[in-house]
Amino acid sequence: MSGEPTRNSRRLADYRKPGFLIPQIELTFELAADATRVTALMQVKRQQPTVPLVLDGQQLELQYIAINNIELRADQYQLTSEQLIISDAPAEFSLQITTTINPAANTALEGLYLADNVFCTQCEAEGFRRIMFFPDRPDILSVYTTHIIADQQQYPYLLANGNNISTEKLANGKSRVSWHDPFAKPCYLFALVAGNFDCLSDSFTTASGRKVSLQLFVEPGQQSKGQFAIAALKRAMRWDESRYNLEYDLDVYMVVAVDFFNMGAMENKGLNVFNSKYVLADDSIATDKDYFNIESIIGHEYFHNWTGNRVTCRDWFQLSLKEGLTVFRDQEFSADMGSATLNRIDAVKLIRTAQFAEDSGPMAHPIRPEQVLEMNNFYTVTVYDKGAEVIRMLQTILGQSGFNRGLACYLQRHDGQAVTCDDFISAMEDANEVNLQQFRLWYSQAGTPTVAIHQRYDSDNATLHLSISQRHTATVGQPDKQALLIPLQVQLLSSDRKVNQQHLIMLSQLTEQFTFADIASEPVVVWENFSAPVKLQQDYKLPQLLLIAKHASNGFARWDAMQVFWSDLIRQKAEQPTLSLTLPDDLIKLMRQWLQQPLSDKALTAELLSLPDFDTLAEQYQHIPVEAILCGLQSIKQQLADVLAAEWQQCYQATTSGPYHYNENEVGARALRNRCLNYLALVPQGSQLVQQHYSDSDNMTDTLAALTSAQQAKLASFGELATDFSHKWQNNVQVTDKYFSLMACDPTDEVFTHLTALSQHSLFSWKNPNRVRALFGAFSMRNPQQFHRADGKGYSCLAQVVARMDPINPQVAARLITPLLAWQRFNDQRRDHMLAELKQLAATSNLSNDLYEKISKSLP
Ligand code: B3K
Ligand code: ZN
Repeated sequence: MSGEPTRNSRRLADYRKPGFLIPQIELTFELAADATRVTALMQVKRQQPTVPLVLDGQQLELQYIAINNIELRADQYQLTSEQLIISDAPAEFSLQITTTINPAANTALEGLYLADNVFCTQCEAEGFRRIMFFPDRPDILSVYTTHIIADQQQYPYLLANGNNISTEKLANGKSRVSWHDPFAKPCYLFALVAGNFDCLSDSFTTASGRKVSLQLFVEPGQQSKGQFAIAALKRAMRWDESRYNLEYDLDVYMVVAVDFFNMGAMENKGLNVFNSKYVLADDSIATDKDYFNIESIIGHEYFHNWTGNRVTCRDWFQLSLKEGLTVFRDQEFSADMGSATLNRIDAVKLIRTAQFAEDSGPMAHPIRPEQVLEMNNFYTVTVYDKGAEVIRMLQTILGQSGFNRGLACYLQRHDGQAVTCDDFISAMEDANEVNLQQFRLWYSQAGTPTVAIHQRYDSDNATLHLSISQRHTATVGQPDKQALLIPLQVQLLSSDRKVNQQHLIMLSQLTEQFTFADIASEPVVVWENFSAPVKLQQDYKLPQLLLIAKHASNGFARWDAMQVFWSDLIRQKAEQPTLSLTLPDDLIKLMRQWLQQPLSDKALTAELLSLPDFDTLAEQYQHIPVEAILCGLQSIKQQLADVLAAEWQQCYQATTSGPYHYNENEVGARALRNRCLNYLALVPQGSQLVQQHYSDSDNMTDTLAALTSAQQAKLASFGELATDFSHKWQNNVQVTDKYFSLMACDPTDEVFTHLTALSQHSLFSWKNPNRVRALFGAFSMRNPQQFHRADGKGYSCLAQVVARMDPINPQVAARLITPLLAWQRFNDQRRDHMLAELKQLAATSNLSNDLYEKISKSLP
């Protein structure tokens, strides 16, 4: 890497207003696999004097260019591999450009690509420049008219954004379909899809009485698997009306499911494109988690129609403006549709694993990054999920009605505009008459703050004194940090329960004192709901943790107390390897009680009975003690299985389930029952029970629970069950992905044999991101035993996959490499192996910008 010229990143500080606007554009696509012709007719208006018109364009063949119908000579423009520049463009003119592109050769799945006989686009962040020459930046808003011409038999559906305005049959077996989207939009929201589908139609009448046609397009034959998604869409539309008064605005809302897709889904105006993984479901192939994800992603993309599409981002540094806000909105939607506590726990798990890891690694960035080489690298857990936490803090500070007022003000003020995160905060300030200046630092400051609470109880004066400090550590490029505004939502709870109060403590300085009077007996300070994305330090020992786990009113806090207990125990073992791990009687007693009498929220009960996972624990160490964590977890789990064997069995039997239904109660019951099974697999009668569970199962959640329990407990029956599973589902690609992931999580050495064999499976393709993620993503993210082997075999396996993927699909390669970037966190042996792999990758010729940016930031 040192030998090559440095590549140029862009900086937020360099933002300049656009030199030209393009209020209208008319596009004609003549679709053909390897030579699609794209003709664009644009109305262009100069905004800044003297600047040249700069159009982005990559991998395009220019056929024709004219201003006001007069073709330009070659000396009237400048063409590079990335731009087309017209130096002396007039003040107002029409610009016509025709280019050809090769969708069949596009394996990066960015721009217009042809895969599985479907033409499909993905323009966010900067894919539009692979379709035509255009100023590919989100602050150019245009009204689009799109004409699509293609063979009618092969591509019966020709779709684009907006409302359909005409359909014509042409003489040569082709058809021409035209669309008009009346809402001006940035080019990243442009979409076109052409293919043969089954279409599910439905309709939705908005609160104000407008009828919207809903259309879901799936692979032929898969129609029945789209029912859940379309019902979820209607729930999302209704929810946005009742919670935020936001209605849908076009006559039609279309969703297309495709199997070749780089991420989950895309919110193109009026024409969402979805990864089929997040659409196709029925009771036999979908797990509870799949159903949850479908509803949440359908909601997310729908909610973007207001937060993202009607009001969009001025530049890509502002990505969290739409993503953090829309994740927050989808979380609130999911919380209302199911268990709010479970939703909160799951969101916090993600922050505490992937987001905290990102914050402490070489890719650390604030939720509004300041410097970017490849924008696709910044669709991160920081921008999305920490971004959502920042929005949630605003709601905590302003209250739900204050927050809603602020959101309404923001959407009304900026409808049809491309704006900044600052504009969003200003709307919140103005609608609530508050000053949020200090709060803005959350947008610019990277890293995870640590908040420490020290308490002193003065029994003579019945007063509680809290000394609370916030600590910030340096992150890449940000050595000095300032105090943040941190809302701490707490319950004060005493063991006699005489003290039971809720408070919102606002921290604004590095160290602060808070005093609470009339506190009759010494309370614990219970942190509720993870009210800020921080690490909280409190010095609680077992009795206080048990008090919280038993009696806190907040379900999240109860779960969190258990997590703290297990983390502390494993830490003791890591620090003192000779220590034997004994489980305190009081703790066993409490767990026994939960098993004998589960809480009414069974999903929460299952979580209270679960140990933290490897990643959650790993994140708590500067240097990750891999063996200590893995052995600690295993030893605790075995002890819990043995000591409570009778109770696991009893709870397993008591938590019966009838025929499969996806609803909150039954999801909770399955979670609890499968948690019991997972422990029972470790005791002598377990093997029989697991096999029975597998053969009795009428749904994918229970089937996979049996398989993973057998696998983790290394039961002899695992091989047979897994073979049965793979045969049964060999023709179903969604379930085969689950089989790939299952086998990639084999905790034994055998996993490498599986990885090699399955990468030659008839359904596997290196060109399909779902397949690659199912196999190798699962291996690197969910198999710590084998991925973090001390001999480096896991790292070298991942590095080979990354090297192979980069020329095919750089976005997927750059996502997969993430765990290798954290080499500083491991001991010498692992660190050396990781570094060697990274260095070898760095030396590869033609490394994509995606990988280059991540590797160069990580290497010393
Ligand atoms: N906005 C898209 C993500 C685009 C990712 C580009 N690499 C999906 C979403 O967040 O809704
Ligand atoms: Zn989004």
